[in-house]
Amino acid sequence: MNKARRKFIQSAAAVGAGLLASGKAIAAQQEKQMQDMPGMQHEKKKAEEKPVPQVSQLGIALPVETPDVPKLPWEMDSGVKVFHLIAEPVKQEIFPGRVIDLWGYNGSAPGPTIQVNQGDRVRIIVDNHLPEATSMHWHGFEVPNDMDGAPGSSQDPIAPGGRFVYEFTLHQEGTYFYHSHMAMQEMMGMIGAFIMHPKKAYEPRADRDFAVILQEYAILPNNTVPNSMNMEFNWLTFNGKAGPATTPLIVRLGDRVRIRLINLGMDHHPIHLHGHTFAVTGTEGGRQPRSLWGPGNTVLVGVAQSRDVEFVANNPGDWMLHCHLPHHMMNQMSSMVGPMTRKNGMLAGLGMEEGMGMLRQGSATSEENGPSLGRGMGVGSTADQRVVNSPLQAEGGMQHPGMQMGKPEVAENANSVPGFPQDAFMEGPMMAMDEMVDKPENLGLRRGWSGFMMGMMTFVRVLPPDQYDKIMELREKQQGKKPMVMPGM
Ligand SMILES: [Cu+2]
Repeated sequence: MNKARRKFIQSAAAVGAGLLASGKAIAAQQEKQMQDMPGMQHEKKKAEEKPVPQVSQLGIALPVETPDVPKLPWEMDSGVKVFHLIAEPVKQEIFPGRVIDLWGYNGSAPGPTIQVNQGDRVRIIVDNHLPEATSMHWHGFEVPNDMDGAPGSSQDPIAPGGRFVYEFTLHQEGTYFYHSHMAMQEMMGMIGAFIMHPKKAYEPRADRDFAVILQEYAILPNNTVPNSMNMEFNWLTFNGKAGPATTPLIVRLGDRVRIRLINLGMDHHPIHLHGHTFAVTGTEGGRQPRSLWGPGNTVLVGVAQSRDVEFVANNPGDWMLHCHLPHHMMNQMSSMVGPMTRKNGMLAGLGMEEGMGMLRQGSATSEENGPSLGRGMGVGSTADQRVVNSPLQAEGGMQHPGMQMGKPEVAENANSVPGFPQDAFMEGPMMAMDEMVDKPENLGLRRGWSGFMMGMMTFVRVLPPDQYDKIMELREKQQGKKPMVMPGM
């Protein structure tokens, strides 16, 4: 090694050491800040008081809950945990009355949640019941190349009717996921959570641990099949449900809560929690060192990433947890349907029927139809004409059985105000459907709440012990009960 190079390496090492030292100082400072933050303060004391959690039937100290998504059971075979996943078409009600055709695993999209312990040896049998080839990728897993599930390069795709058996030992820990490695199949729902619990429990210990998978679909009105080519998404889901059909995360006041957010779609989602300050404690690569736990209330979950957030639920109430992209807090968004519902607002390239997706000829994405539907092959509505928002029809309008149809509040001069109508007619009393999404987890929510919860939205409900126990009791009683179907649709 020449002298100049050695010198460079030495000085680089010195800089590195300096960085490390200052990094430590920052870490100590941050830790102090975290301790000073409300909610983080008493976590140390609380952790000491807490009894060691009982090991569950799953053999896991604190199993992760994925509301609205089942857990995948396994069988032991000579020390190997054996799981069975079936890739198949799925009919799923993502919203009351909105049953769509997705592709998923074992009857669910996202697929069932897999939970293992660090160090486990697992065998995962994947059967392909799809009409085309698939492949299963283990996202972020440090496994032998021939187990990676990359079609064409690490294995042959699994033919329709075929099977591939994956087997490996897991030395990692954290929030991982599995997904089809066929890009368009990903956009049909083919992903599931894969939680690797650490050998040594994370500190501080969490009392509640949840996982939420973020997905998005482009589904034309009157259609049931997502258009995986589309760039404009109108159904945004948490664990396969759009608000208000999402199931709230129920926690006890004072609990330390972990929420694991997983994203596999075409968009990055800034997930925001009301009323609390959290720390990002993990990524798709596992637990983060404490020195990186800065305080926040919004975490950007990029495509193909996972983020674990943790907080002490010390603020009682029903707190929204949602993607903060405005269009991701809406349902059934379609660029021309809104104006079409107004008496004299619609001036697009085609008529009402086509705009609603009721096509007599050609496909929705064809050159003649696509642009007018706001569903072009590209990103915009190239043939849309400029339309102004216009007064809402005085009578008639949308009427859906089972909905609460409250009266919208409108100022006297509303129609003379440029930009009217906006949110008041996209959400609010007119869209409330509390009864249709009734379930134990929604017990005690303010009447009309469901009119303001759409797309990637749910609640973290921080409840006093008696309310918490009541909901848990009700939930136990109702287990096995089928989800409600919207009457008349
Ligand atoms: Cu989003």
